[in-house]
Amino acid sequence: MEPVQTLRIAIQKSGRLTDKTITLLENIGIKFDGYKNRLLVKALNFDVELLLIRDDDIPEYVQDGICDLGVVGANVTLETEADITVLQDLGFGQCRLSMASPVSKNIKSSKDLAGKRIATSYPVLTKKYFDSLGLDAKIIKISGAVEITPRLDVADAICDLVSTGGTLKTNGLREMETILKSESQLIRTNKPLPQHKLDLIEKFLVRIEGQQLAENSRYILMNAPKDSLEKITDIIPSLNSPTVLPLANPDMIAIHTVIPITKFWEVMEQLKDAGATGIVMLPIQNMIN
Ligand code: PRT
Ligand code: ZN
Repeated sequence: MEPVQTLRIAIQKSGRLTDKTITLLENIGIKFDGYKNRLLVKALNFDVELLLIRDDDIPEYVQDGICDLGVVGANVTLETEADITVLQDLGFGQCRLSMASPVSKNIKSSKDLAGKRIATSYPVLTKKYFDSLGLDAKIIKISGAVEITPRLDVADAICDLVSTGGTLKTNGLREMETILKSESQLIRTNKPLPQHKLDLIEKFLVRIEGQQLAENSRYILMNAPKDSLEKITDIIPSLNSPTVLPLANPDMIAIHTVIPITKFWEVMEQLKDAGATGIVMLPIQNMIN
């Protein structure tokens, strides 16, 4: 019989994604006993281990089957053109890859950049973008501090990751076009996996879904006159029927339900108008539909 192999997950060793990735794994019930300054960390309660490496190496490690899963930004996976499958967007590490040019120059869009020098850490994605415009540009690969290259006259424009836009502004650059929107993703190898690994991955996906559902939902409780129940039920944007409980006052009831966070204020106001009082909202730790 084949020995049972441990499911190996590649995560960023030390950077913007590290803490959030560990939190995600802990939230889905995988426990670790310290991961700082370690390369390989075994989970305490699952047949899972983490390989902590630079984010740039994650897609290829997953492609080659050295790791079964990886957590990495879509920007990195697409730049490396790795042959992997994206299992799930993870809702953190959001950023965009954008073209930017010096405010002092008369470059309003990438169409003004034919034949010019573009500095970037993302030469593959940048080249694809210029190809899609039918333009030729000289793409210069820089591994860090891309934002200072126009000032050093190394480049005429840049293509770089942006989140708040503060770095561009500080460096006298104007964001022109976004060429990619990115967030961190759970990726899996396309190499065949044994059934016990597939079962574990399936289990984790259900848990991640539950976690994301919980994060995007709120539990709300309120009191209301008994005769307003129908009106209130119509307002609640939930597929599930609300919980209705009697109160000491026979004319009043308590109503409990779960709503999407995006509808919170709209629903609160309507509930109040329909006669609800003492509306309380609570975060949800986890939920499975
Ligand atoms: O050492 P290693 O190679 O693992 O790490 P790294 O230095 O390559 O990556 P790291 O930790 O900086 O980022 C990891 C991932 O976080 C990226 O691949 C993205 O998927 C994601 N991410 C999200 C970001 C940003 N937001 C971000 N703002 N990555 C980088 N930045 C940088 C950007 O390059 C620019 O220098 O932040 C600056 C811009 O930020 P704002 O807020 O000023 O616009
Ligand atoms: Zn990196």
